[in-house]
Formats: sequence, structure tokens, C-alpha cells
Amino acid sequence: LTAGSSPLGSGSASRGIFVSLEGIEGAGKTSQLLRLAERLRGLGREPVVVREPGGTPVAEAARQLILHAPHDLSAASELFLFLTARADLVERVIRPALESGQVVLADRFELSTRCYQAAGRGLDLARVEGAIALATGGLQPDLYVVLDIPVEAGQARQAAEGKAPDKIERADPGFHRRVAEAFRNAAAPNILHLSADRAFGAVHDELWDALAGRFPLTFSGVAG
Ligand code: Z5A
Repeated sequence: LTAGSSPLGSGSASRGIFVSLEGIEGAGKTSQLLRLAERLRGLGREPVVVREPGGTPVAEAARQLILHAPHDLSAASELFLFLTARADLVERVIRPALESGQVVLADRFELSTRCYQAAGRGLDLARVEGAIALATGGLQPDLYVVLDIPVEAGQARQAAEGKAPDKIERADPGFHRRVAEAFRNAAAPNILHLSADRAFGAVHDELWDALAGRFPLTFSGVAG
């Protein structure tokens, strides 16, 4: 799976920085994102933190339908609900934040759709990409960081939390293997892979250093 053919940061008509954390369930995306935001605030930045699906009333309603409603969804219905959520989030939150020069930290973006709805559910990748482009206007993160972890390790972390699994988490093991393989193989100039099957602090230090290397004015003590 080749996720996106555009060069670093293309598609973004912005002055801000857009970073998305990706990976399978339990990889540590949410925890790492919160820590990144906290450190950025310590440097006097005010990042905009979003999660997908979610972040606007429409997107949160779509999230509820996708993950928790009792009805079964076809793969196409699920795809369009994710894209409804994304289109609204991009228009109302992400694009305005980038245009005003802010850092946007996202808990998933369109790489998840390629991995879950195309590789996982079996929808045609080229058609999925076309639909994504319509929803986002072609906006791409400047950087995706995929947190790589074996499926079993991610699931063990989730099980330790004791929360009831949502509809996607309850999908069959073959689905989860296809999704994990798609994340593992995702390659593009704006995709970086980090091993996440390690202590939280070790993953975080490598993540921060990677961001500071690419965006030194934002992810370092230097005012920018
Ligand atoms: N989905 C899709 O199909 N298509 C799309 O286009 C999009 C999404 C955008 C959203 O679920 C679901 O939608 C998701 C993909 C699908 N479905 N699945 N399955 P979500 O937002 O509710 O959940 P998630 O994204 O799957 O997140 P998660 O399970 O919460 O995983 P995480 O954010 O990567 O991990 P975490 O919450 O930071 O950490 C999980 C636990 O591990 C927690 O107790 C942490 O304290 C612990 N943790 C974190 N790091 C470590 C380390 N390093 N060591 C030990 N323990 C750790």
C-alpha cells in the first residue's frame, strides 16, 4: 500500500504544521499526542489537538453511528460516514487552524481510511482515495508518524484498560491483520515509522526528536 504520492506537506495551503499519529489500536497514539501537546504548551505554543472521527458536532455524531450504533453498516456506508466526519473537521477546524499558523496534532487522518476501509474492508483503494480527496480537498499532513506494534501487543494494552470493544474492534482477526499489514507497508515521503512496542518514554523521546528534526522552530526551545 502506498499512501499518498504527494511530497512532504503538499496539498496544505497553510502556514501551520499538520502532524498525524497513526497505527492500529493500542499503539499509543492518544497518549503520545497528549504528551506532545503538553510539551508544546511548555514551549509557549498552543497546538490544536483533534481525533478522528470526531472534533465537531457532525463528526461526533458520525463517530457515534460508526462505532456504537446497533445497526450493521456496509463497508461503503462506513466509509462515507468517516468521510463526512473528516470533511466537516477539515473545513471547520483543521484548515482554519493551519491558515492561522497553528500546529495541528491529529489522532488519525486519511491514512487510517486507506488501511481500514481499503485494506481492511476490501474497498477499492483508488476509489477510496478519490473519495478522500473530495472530502479533504487534497489536504495532507506534513508528517504522518505510524506507531508500529504487533496486533496482539496493541490488543493486550486495550484489554488491560477493560473498556468494552467498539464495532471496529470487534471485527474478525483477518481484518485486523490486513489493517496492521497496510500500516506496516505504508510508504510515502511524509510517512515516518516508529517502533511503539517499547516503554512509553522511549517512544516519546524518539517521536519528539523526529519532530524537532523536521520542524525545529516549533518543536524546540527556539521561538518560531
Ligand atoms: N477508523 C477507521 O476505520 N477509518 C478511519 O478513517 C478512521 C478511523 C479515522 C477509532 O477508534 C476507530 O475508527 C479505530 C480506527 C477506525 N478503530 N479501531 N479498531 P478510537 O479513536 O476509539 O480508538 P483508536 O484510535 O483505535 O485508539 P486506541 O485504542 O485508544 O489506541 P491508541 O490511541 O493508539 O492508544 P492509547 O489510547 O494511547 O493507549 C492504549 C493503552 O496503552 C493505554 O492504556 C495507554 O496507557 C497504554 N500505553 C500507551 N503507550 C504505551 C507503552 N509504550 N507501553 C505500555 N502501555 C502503553
